[in-house]
Amino acid sequence: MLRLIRPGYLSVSRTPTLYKIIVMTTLSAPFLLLTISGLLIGMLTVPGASAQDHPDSEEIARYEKILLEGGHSEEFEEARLFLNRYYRSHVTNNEENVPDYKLPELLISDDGRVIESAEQWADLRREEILKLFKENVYGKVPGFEYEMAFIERSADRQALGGLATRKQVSIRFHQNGKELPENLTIDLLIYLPNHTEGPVPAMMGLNFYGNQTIHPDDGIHLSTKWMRPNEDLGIIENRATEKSRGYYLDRWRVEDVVRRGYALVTAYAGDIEPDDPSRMRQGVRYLAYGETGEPAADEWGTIAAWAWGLSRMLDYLETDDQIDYERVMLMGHSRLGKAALWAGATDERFAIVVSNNSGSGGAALSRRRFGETVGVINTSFPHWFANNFNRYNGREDELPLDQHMLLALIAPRPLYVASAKEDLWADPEGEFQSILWASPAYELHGLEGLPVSERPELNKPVMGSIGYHIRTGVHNVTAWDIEQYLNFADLHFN
Ligand code: GTR
Repeated sequence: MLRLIRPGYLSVSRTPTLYKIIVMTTLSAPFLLLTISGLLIGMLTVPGASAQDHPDSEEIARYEKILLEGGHSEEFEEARLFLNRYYRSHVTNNEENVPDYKLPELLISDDGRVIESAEQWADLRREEILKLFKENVYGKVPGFEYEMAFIERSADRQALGGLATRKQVSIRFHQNGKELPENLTIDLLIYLPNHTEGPVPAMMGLNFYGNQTIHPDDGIHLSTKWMRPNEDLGIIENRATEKSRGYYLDRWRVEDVVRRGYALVTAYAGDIEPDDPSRMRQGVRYLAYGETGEPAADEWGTIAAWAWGLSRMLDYLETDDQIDYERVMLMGHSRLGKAALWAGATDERFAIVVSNNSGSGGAALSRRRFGETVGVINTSFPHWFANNFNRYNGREDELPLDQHMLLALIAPRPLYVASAKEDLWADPEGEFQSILWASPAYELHGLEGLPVSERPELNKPVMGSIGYHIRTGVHNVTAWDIEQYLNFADLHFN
């Protein structure tokens, strides 16, 4: 059942067995899809692309092979930069350039069985899909021993003018009884509402530049960890300065969250692992690889490391009797939205998962190749995914999965996906198509899933077991976004 919703688009029936589709292109633009054997790819002829942007397939194959070998050699760096330029020159923001594609079946098992019940989903299909994502996209967490210590650093019952209690708790890691370097510490910042009795539900998420960025409250410890440079924010020589306090006030809306009866829990993502290809050993992957080991091609990248760290934060919450760890809404923006989705997929203790503008490698379908593609993301951020994900650079159709299957791993727990109209890099339409195709996993559980079959109007949230909105504006988290997530949490937690 295909329905035309606007020129160049088809909306698709959500009947679980009808997964055929997909999109039609009007083919008026200079659009050409070449299937080239070997390592090459569907190439879009983009106006303005130069001859250099079409290197021959042998050259690409040679560079791709180097990428797959991984490591930190100069050769690797040369291959990465070459391919990054190549894949970037083929990025499109034009719906007409979206190729035909066919999504892998969500509800058919590897051996061809149709999945018809929640039991079959839990016992069979969910595990298969999880394995596919571990091996091909985010990477497996290898086995290693570790112990944790939770240390309360401070507690102030009169924070935010008496509205909240501010607690700061450090998670310290030990291995074989030995305390590890100071940088292996996750510093949690927690605000608890003072007007309600605990245990309270919580909104939890990682932040980009330290806990001090979420509120000007000068009781928040200023992060001393390595950070990506950002002068506007006051990150100077890779360290946070006082200027960064409260910079992201509007992304977190601490007072709003607390007033509505939720705790807010956050930590700097770089406490778990710095967002930098050369700094794996300053983060939790050190626990697995020590001073010299390297991840295998199917082992975790930084996104999976962040997700692992989120689970450790939840381990702490299990011990905090002021917070109801069974009512934690995990929220992540952008790269940290990808991490939130993967954490929600791998750890079913997260009760609600919210993806804010997570885009490529997050909520958006890879096969649409709209905005940031697999080739672009892998060559821009070589540390984010398992090295195996490089196999699909420019070859999205060969992926044994697509991101709707990641979203389905959250089922039957409530999931909210949010896009922004101008955030084309994250492919808003691809995010919507993705939840549409994830919805059958919810319906299998007797739930409504996504309550609409067509993309709702701008700034008009819809909320079933899956929530969705596309708002006006750019790539960001706004006060309005947070308000919708809290409404969604109220709906499911109360
Ligand atoms: C971009 C990246 C996106 C998204 C974004 C962000 O540079 O291409 O995938 O993660 O950063 O995290 O803000």
